[in-house]
Amino acid sequence: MNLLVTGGAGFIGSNFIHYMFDKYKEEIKIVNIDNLTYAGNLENLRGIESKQNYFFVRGDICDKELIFNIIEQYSIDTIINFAAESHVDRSISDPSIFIKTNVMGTLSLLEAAKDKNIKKFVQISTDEVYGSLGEDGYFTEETPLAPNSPYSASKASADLLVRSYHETYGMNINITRCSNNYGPYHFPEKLIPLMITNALENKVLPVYGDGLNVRDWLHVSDHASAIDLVMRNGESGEVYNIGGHNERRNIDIVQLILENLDRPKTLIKYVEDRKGHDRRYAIDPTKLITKLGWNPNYTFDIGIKETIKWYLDNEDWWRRIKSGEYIEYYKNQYENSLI
Ligand code: NAD
Ligand code: TDX
Repeated sequence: MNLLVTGGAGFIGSNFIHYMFDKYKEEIKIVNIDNLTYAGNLENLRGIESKQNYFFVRGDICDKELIFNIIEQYSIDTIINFAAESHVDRSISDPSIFIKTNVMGTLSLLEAAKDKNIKKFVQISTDEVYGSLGEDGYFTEETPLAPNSPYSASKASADLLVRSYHETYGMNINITRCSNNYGPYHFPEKLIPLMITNALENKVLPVYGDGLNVRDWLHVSDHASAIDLVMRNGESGEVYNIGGHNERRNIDIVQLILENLDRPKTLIKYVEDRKGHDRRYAIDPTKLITKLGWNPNYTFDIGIKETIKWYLDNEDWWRRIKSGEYIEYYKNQYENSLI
């Protein structure tokens, strides 16, 4: 397997690369293309850089010529597209880069893949393309797309492009739609790492709206194992939902983190709600389980404890991030709410 992983310096891409080298050792070659936006961090790949069968290219997925050359130079047979702008709140304040990277970037990868007859193209999408659920029911692969944020609209658009390359050109594609991930190397603008690191700094924990929105959490290594299965055994043209039936209300997650860190609940502050805030996500993973034999390894209770410990043990990692351009972002996003 000669894989081109895009966005491999981000949260899920880097965890996927760790997972694949742990599992396949010398049997695979991985080329990671990442243009190192604010969310890309080569520190996430500690221990990987020295491998003979790993190559990093700093570059933009929108650069079709570059992708074309990488495919040729490294005899790439499979592309796994993680690269994206991924934070909903950022898409609400400035959507244009989301369209460029998530839509135009995917198009450029598809074009290069088509020209070079790539054997498999896996698009890493998200459950957010289905929109929001009420109190009951689950997202299945047949649920109509109804994205509500500029982020999810850009991801849904990319999904439709990927689908069209299967229908029109017969490209061997899969689309995966996973629920919320958590685990090591999660950028501290997202709920779980933000709450852990703010609690450790004795800072306010900003909870949007009434805190009763529900997310369905999956450990990132279980996401990686699902992608590995889909990449190898997924039927051409199929979509696979990924999730472990672990629904939690945001406020319960925040309280759990405070309890684990022995910090007071008085740190919680309810702040202005996110615009267009999806109420509930919940994945039905039946297809992935029955067709491809996937099962998650982690229970949330174990995964969240391990993750909290990871942030305690890797303070240098997150403190470096929180001291950079992050400060400006945090001020813009939360200042009005927290004062
Ligand atoms: P992330 O923001 O942590 O990482 C994104 C990576 O892509 C970064 O390393 C960034 O530098 C890189 N990148 C951005 N624009 C690029 C460009 N133009 N060219 C090359 N590289 C570029 O995101 P993540 O949380 O790791 O998410 C990865 C993928 O998984 C995304 O496609 C996201 O939509 C999807 N997803 C995320 C979650 C989640 O809970 N985080 C859940 C389901 C699906
Ligand atoms: O400060 C906060 N306070 C708060 O209450 C933040 C950052 C979030 N929240 C809420 C909003 C959501 O209901 O927590 C929930 C989770 O928020 P995020 O971590 O921003 O994740 P979400 O919006 O659910 O999207 C994530 O999962 C799907 C990823 O960021 C996406 O890339 C992925 O597609």
